[in-house]
Amino acid sequence: MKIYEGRDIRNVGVVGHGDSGKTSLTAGLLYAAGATNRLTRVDEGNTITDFDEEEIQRKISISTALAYAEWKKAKINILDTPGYNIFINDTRAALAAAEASLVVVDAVAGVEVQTEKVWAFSDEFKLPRALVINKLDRERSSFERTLESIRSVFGRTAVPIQLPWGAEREFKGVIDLVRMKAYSYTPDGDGKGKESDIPADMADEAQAAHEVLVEMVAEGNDALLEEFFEKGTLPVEHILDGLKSTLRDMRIFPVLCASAQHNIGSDQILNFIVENLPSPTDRGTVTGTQNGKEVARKIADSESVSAFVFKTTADPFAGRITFFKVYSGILKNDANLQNVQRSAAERLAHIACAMGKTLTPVTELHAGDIGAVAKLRDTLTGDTLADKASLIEYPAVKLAEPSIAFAIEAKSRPDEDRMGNAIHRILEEDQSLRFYRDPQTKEFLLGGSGQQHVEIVVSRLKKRYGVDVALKAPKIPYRETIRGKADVQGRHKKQTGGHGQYGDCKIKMEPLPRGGDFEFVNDIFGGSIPRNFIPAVEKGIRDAAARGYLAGFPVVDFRVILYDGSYHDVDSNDLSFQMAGRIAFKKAMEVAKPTLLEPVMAAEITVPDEFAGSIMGDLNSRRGRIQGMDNKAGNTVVKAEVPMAEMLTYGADLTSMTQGRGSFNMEMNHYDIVPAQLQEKIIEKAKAERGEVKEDEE
Ligand SMILES: Nc1nc2c(ncn2[C@@H]2O[C@H](COP(=O)(O)OP(=O)(O)OP(=O)(O)O)[C@@H](O)[C@H]2O)c(=O)[nH]1
Ligand SMILES: [Mg+2]
Repeated sequence: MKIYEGRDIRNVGVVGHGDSGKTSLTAGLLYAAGATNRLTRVDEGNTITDFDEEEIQRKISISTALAYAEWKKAKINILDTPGYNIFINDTRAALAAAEASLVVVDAVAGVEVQTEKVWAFSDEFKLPRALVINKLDRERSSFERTLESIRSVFGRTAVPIQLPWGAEREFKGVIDLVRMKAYSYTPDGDGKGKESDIPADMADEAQAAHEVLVEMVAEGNDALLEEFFEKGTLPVEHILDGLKSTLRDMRIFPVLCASAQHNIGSDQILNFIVENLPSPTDRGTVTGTQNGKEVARKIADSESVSAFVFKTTADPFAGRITFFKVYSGILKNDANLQNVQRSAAERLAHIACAMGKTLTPVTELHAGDIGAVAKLRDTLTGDTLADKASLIEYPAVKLAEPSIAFAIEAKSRPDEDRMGNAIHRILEEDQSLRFYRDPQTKEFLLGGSGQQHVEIVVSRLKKRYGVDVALKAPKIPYRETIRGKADVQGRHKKQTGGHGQYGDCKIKMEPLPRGGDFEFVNDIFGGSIPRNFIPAVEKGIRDAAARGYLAGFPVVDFRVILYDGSYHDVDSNDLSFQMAGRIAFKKAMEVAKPTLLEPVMAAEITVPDEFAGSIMGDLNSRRGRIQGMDNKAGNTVVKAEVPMAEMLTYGADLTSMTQGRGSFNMEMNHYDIVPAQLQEKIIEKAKAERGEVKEDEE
């Protein structure tokens, strides 16, 4: 395979709301560039970037896939990312490897919840970006309405550089507002347009849009502005120069047009990517840490080699595949690099470029390029691989914690034996999952971003690893806290012949604000407890807090001040003081007005206007608090905060309330006190589930 230098590479994240057409657009671009020999389709399950069996079956992207194409001598690396809220973590992690994003917007729906999310991710990674209004062939699609929706959310700096030629079923091509030419396409063809003059009936509209664009790209550039006012327009080269620089400074967000389904507009999008989007070397430097100090490393071949791992997949046959971006230097096949975080040596045998699931070997990769390699031993997502002579560490992308957890149970003994191992492999590729054991119920819990997320893991366990597990009801991650203060003594004393046990502590306990977690203050003066036993008291309290007081949920948001105690020269030891800490904790909880906390979700529900009333009523009955309401193109968007416990089956309920026309999105927002009348029930239930584990102490 050909070798490309950084300046000839474009790393583009294709992002957008679920179903907006990212994978279809990727398929169109790949075909137009000759990287595939036909137009592949999500609905036929044959696209390059939705290759996973779960993706094919569900017709959605679950994790980011890579593909590349050559266009005008440049190599375009495409990151086709997922758009559904429960997989959006993966999108964020992948954008670490991009220099620019293409934000795909559905021309019927306009800007949606996840469109705003990916926009924010692009901000976070400082990615210049363009928008592609897709599905312009669809009935009830509208370029104008979608553009308005884009501008009302993202501002007037979103500016068309194309207009659609025709609409809905008659959508046949695009008008290029830079060169002032029209391009028409054969539907479902090779994605290459036929150039012609702008049709007469569109001339005025195109001219007006051209002027708006030219004015925007000249803004802030005195020489260009002057030229523009003098001549009333600008030569194409100058428009392009202005466009490039305003785009990179994020002063302008160009808007393009497409029908991915019918492969209309693809070659113009490829041209746009190569002509206007920045290359990795344009980006200049990347920040990392070296010996604890922040340093900027030049994205250049002349530097020593370093690469950042942004993705890992675990295939039961091919094994682990590590996807990385070369940040500096030239990475040669067979290189020996150091995993900086894990202080482990790795040999990168058979480096490759990924075309979906296919890895094409390559002899070297230059600074800025994206590659893949199989069978690294110790490397996981977020790690840095670097030349031993010049170690550098790049920051990992921290993902949101899971918002829901299910208990899972192996269906048979052999399944149980293999379950842990298989889940750990799956966890390697998806760092937004959590797998742990409830210390009291001994149940295995699997946490993810939503029910479907967890279900996919279950399905993968079966299909990939032949492990059969059942999902039990979701566990609401309740917590406990206190509302009052306490001042108590915890004393542990045992004298059963021989060596005794003795530990004694006095503590004060008080609430912290929400999110305050746990604070331990050592206020011992004069050695009433020897210094070396103080960590034991803290540990005793921490352990007890983790096991809960009311119903076995972790106790949070409180401070403990250890201010006095006593010890015994012979009988005192670590264990005795841990015990004393636990006893003190329990006594303190008794008086400190313990209470339950529940997770509250921030939900955004979109329904056709006629359902708005009944949706709000329903939210009220779910103890929801309406935060706001918005109108978007015949739809009402309701924002509300609702306890997670009331939303477990919301997906199905919403579908039946709206005949399938509503959609929603929610994420964990904060913890709040459970109303008193509900606490009792939750505590009863939790105790029953845990079989009231009694502890023997004192
Ligand atoms: N009519 C029409 N349908 C389209 C177009 N682009 C995509 N679709 C259809 O929309 C559906 C979703 O397309 P995808 O390409 O999977 O969308 P996506 O954005 O990749 O979806 P996720 O990855 O799951 O977020 C499929 O049924 C496509 O056939 C288009 O331009 N016009
Ligand atoms: Mg997709």
